[in-house]
Amino acid sequence: MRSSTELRQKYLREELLPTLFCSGCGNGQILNYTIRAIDDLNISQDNLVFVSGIGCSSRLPAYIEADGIHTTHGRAIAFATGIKITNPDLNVIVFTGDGDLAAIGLNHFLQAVRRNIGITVICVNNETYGMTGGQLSPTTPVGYPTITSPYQNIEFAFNLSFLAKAAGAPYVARWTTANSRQVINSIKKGLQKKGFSFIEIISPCPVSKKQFKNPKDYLNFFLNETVRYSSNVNNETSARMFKDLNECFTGDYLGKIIIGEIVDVEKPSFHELYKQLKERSLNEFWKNKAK
Ligand SMILES: Cc1ncc(C[n+]2csc(CCOP(=O)(O)OP(=O)(O)O)c2C)c(N)n1
Repeated sequence: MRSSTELRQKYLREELLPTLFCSGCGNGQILNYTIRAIDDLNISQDNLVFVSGIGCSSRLPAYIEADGIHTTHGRAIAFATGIKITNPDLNVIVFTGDGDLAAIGLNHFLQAVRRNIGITVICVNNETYGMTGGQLSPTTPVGYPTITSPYQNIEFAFNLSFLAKAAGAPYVARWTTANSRQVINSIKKGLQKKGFSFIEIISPCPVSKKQFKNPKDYLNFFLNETVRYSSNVNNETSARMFKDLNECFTGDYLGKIIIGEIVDVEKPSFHELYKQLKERSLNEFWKNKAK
């Protein structure tokens, strides 16, 4: 296993350090987890492409010594889809924020999940528009004040992982920045999936979000206010959680943030089906489909 210094020298563009992230931001941790996952899997940097839209989290590809493309707000997944379709052997990783992914970019996200494009999307969910100063995002919890909802937010939040699950993603995991080992494992699992993988990481923004003043408050919140997701309905608590989730679909459980591996299944990817389609004649394809 490489030391932190070796990892930094191998994978980061040291001339761009320190990053422009604010102190206490989770983006640096996520950068660290991502390069550790890549190193564990021994993926060649020549075989990697990072794609992002606009936002603080979308600056992440700039720091990694690999090909990267910083696209327009909300469109990272559209660009990533094009890259993956034309270069199926590349590992394509999208870094996106909750605003980039779930506001302006929501349609691209859901369509890519539905098509099961083999890309790995890492969403840094700080529940706000960090770069532009803390506006309401589609994942801001109801009741939270923001600069565009100064009294409080009266809109219900999307739970992005459960949206991905509902749209059919074969791998979905949701963690906080405090779950280092689990995030690294999930990025590794996601990169090994043939189809779409989604890793949502609830992340601090101590500058734009005023609820927590420093990283320590966030860490305590993440450690105390999360509950592990389980689809094991034999256990009474899990059974109740499962039932509640199916009924209300908020993705919170008794006010706590749900974390864990939400989906891990096998499902033919867009590429596998496309390859099959190319290999058979069209007639044969439709004949088999009709059976
Ligand atoms: C088409 C367009 N609309 C709006 C903006 C302004 N803008 C820049 S970043 C951003 C939101 C970023 O929030 P998020 O994606 O959650 O990322 P974060 O900065 O929190 O990491 C917005 C609205 C833009 N750059 N382009």
